[in-house]
Amino acid sequence: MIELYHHSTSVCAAKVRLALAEKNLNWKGHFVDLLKGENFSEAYRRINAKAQVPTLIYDGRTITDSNIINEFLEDAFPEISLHPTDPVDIAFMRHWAKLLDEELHDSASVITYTATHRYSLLELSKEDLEDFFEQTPDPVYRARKKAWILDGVDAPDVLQALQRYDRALERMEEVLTSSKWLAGYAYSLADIGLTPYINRLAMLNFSGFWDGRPHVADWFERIRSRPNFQSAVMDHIPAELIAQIAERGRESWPVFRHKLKTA
Ligand SMILES: N[C@@H](CCC(=O)N[C@@H](CS)C(=O)NCC(=O)O)C(=O)O
Repeated sequence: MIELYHHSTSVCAAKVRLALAEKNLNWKGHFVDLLKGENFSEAYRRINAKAQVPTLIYDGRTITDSNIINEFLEDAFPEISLHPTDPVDIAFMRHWAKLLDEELHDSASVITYTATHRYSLLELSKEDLEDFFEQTPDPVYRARKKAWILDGVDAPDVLQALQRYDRALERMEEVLTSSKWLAGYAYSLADIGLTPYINRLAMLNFSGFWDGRPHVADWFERIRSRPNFQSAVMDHIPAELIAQIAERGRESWPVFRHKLKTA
């Protein structure tokens, strides 16, 4: 039996839900509300020491980290394969996973907090906001999060996050100019991995990132029209949250774009 601890807007949880859906696997979900700090409970930390989602439990054994979870799903359930067959394409697929782990995931957090989540958190009382900060176990991450929420677009790592996204999209455009999918001729874990990160930009109305990048725009349209995109990614996000992200993102985009263009 597969159990998944996940959250509605979490990009890494969406990546795993998408792989489960593409592989046609049944799973039992446990919703962990990150915006209420449920990931910091003692019970949850016992299965995920970093207090993050997603966590997958397979026959009682715990697997964390979305890219590792998706590789596990491929190994355990290869019948519907999401791996390319060519070894070079497999290497390219792993490079995309590395880019997500090393750069894009962090950039998505920076952009999401500074463009939208901060406004909900700033509505908390001073004490509750302080409690929210204190719950983040890692002191460096805690200080960064604090700056995202208090300083927004002026937080020190916003520019780097925008530039990393911009470079990733440039790389996607290059690859997609000569290849239908990100790691070869077939849809793979590489496309699944990038989907929630590009969708985050789309949800924020930051699609100006792919102006002049027609192959990325086309890729995203093909991604969006796959039946599992709606059920595994969007249907988990409450309509009010989608509307809130869209509205705050629309307001933020001119400032973020200016920061990127004038750097
Ligand atoms: N390397 C992990 C990263 C997990 C992660 O950062 N999850 C975020 C949501 S996308 C989270 O749970 N954040 C909680 C927090 O930062 O307090 C993975 O790929 O699963």
